[in-house]
Amino acid sequence: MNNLISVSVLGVSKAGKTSCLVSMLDHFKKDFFENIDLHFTIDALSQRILMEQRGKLISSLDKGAIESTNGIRSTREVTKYNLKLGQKGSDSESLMVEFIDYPGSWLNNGNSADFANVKQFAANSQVLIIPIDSAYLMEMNDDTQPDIILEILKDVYADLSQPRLVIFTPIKCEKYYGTNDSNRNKAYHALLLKIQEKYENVLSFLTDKSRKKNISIVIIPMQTLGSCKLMYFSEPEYGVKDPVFVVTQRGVYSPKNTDQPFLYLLSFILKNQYESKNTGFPGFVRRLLKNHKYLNVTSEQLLQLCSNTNGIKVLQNSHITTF
Ligand SMILES: Nc1nc2c(ncn2[C@@H]2O[C@H](COP(=O)(O)OP(=O)(O)OP(=O)(O)O)[C@@H](O)[C@H]2O)c(=O)[nH]1
Ligand SMILES: [Mg+2]
Repeated sequence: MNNLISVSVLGVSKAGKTSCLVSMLDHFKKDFFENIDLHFTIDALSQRILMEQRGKLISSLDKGAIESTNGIRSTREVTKYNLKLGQKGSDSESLMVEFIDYPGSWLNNGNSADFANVKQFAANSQVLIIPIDSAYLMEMNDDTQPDIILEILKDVYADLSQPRLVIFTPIKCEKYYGTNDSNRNKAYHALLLKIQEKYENVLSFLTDKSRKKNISIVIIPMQTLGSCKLMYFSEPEYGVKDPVFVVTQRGVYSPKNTDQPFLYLLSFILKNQYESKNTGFPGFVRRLLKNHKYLNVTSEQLLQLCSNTNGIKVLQNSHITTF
């Protein structure tokens, strides 16, 4: 049985794909599943790359300002982080989950083979994580990411028959999200409105009644670093403007919400796996034997840890989710 499940990112260069994945996977520590009936292993190569990238991410807080030229570098090749999940104390089948990262330039460099690769990743992934550069979205008027994403989704989700989870993660959002004061709440509300406006066509496509039953959608704002604040946009001679952030607390790594995409997507994957193993006659037998029950139980346990506050918005539940 093929138990390989793919999760991939989808976004243009510098949207924050790598930062998003790395800060999320950083939660794969020993005590993460302490009270949950799941064990995990991460392969040695994935662990090494993850640690390297984590170091680079955090190093961007060493200086007074964060520009896209420090910290994490643009991804140059496909990078996969492989995890194995299973029931604690059991040697029954495990699930392999691969998290796929790739250069965001593949979305708009004009190379058809690169673009086809991106579509292939999106088509094969049960979960798509779409980082949104909040600073760019809010302060600039020429964000092309929504149109590119729509083009891809229209193709790969045209005849969708399997459940999918799409997570929008507004990042670089310190100016609009993060504390509880009422000005910040207003700013976050404005960011959500802007996402609805700019991603209107994407959201209408995903919530169309022909796809509704198969697609779950969640918005999860994330600060992959914390301790910084939007200052201005750089003025390069060529290329797009880049946000520059002032570091408010040097060396203080204080990410926010970075565990949440992970909790949502694992809960979804386990539920999906449970449902697909319980259909038809083989499923009936499995139910009698109580095989795979842990998939459902752990999915529910993870769901308890999913926050629906902290700016998180569930926009749509598919037939397998009850976020
Ligand atoms: N202010 C702020 N900056 C962030 C945050 N997360 C990432 N960044 C910055 O965003 C820039 C781009 O992040 P990446 O993760 O490299 O973006 P990417 O989408 O992987 O880019 P490619 O690999 O070129 O496709 C980096 O300079 C990061 O330091 C955040 O939460 N806040
Ligand atoms: Mg990258």
